[in-house]
Amino acid sequence: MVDSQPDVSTKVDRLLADLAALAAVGDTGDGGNCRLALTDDDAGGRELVVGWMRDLGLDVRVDRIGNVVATRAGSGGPGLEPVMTGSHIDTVRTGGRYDGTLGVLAGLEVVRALDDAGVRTRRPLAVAFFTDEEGSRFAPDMLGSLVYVGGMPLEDALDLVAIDGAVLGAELERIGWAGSAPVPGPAPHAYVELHIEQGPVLEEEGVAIGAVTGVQGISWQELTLVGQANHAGTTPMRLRHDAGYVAAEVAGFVRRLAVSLGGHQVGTVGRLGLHPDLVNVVAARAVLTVDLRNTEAAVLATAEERVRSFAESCASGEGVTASWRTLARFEPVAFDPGVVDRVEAAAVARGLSVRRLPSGAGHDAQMLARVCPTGMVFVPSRGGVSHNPAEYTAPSDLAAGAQVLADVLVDLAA
Ligand code: HGY
Ligand code: MN
Ligand code: MN
Repeated sequence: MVDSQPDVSTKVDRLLADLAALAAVGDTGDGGNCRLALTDDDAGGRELVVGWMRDLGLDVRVDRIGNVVATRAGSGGPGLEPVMTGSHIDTVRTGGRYDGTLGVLAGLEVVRALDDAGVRTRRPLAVAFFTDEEGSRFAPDMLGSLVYVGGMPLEDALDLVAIDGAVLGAELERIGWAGSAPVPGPAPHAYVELHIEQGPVLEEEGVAIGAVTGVQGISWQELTLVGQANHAGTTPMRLRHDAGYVAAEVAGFVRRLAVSLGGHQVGTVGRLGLHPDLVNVVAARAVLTVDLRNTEAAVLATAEERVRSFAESCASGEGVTASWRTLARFEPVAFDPGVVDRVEAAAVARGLSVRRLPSGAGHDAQMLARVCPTGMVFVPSRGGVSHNPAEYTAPSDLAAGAQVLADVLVDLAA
């Protein structure tokens, strides 16, 4: 930390209390959370967090896609872009209590720490949460921050259809979170996001802080296979057009391909639905999703091509048609070297072990990186588990992450 900087000390007990209070909204009863984007539970989380923002005297703006930016004034007069931090408070269906929420609530803790220290940073400090970061109800992921940075027109975002058939714009209106602030939003001076690693690296190496170098490429494809419903008992194998069989072959291929490519390559078939989904009917239709990711853009493109050609040759051999829909496609993103350096230096200054690593998960930071110098701070995930109610990060690790975040934000806002 730069010596001339005031010592702004975050307090982990307040952060833990906020995390627990937010975890009570959309509580799944097993230690986890379900606040799928733009559901009533998401709305409940929004109400709670915006209430805390207002209690802290922040200027709260809600934009037309429902992103919330709460700003603490700086001393440097009008026209100075804020330093921004934040993340998301929507969750997957089997969410834990730290994914996303840590970044937003640690931002509020930095505000409290500044108030405690009587410090007014030169630049304003903004704490944001972005709509539908998870993308699991309405694809793509990082939807709100993508619209915020001008990566998707508002109208296209409002027309998105959820896996349950809801239309994004209508849901936003229904829950009362269609704001008036325009999108794209104003580019911050810099953006730094605190997030759990959600993977095993920091814990396996006994490292406290991750200075995140960037985010790997993400490819989400939806594959629809159409065969022919038929009687499971009377239809000879040679006469079948079994969409369920092709779906299962594709799922197996995705797994084998990811393992064979090695490196950071991962592949997941997370959704798989059959129709008519009955024990004694050959599946007429299968709809599945293929999530492929890699830090290497070229290898990711190869993986996509290999999956597509396998699926199509398997489908045609079975007399099944295959059609694709892209749900999300983001190239790998490199964070700003200066911000990565600041994260690393802040950890060292606090006597914390730190290492650089890419993010396996997508984050709002990868969108803000399009418009301003951006970086992330990671803290360890126990067992590398996330998107699971057992998601856990120890209070000492949360405290370290929040303090490093505070130091970097104060440094950037000076
Ligand atoms: O899918 C992701 O990486 C993030 O959780 N949205
Ligand atoms: Mn997240
Ligand atoms: Mn997530």
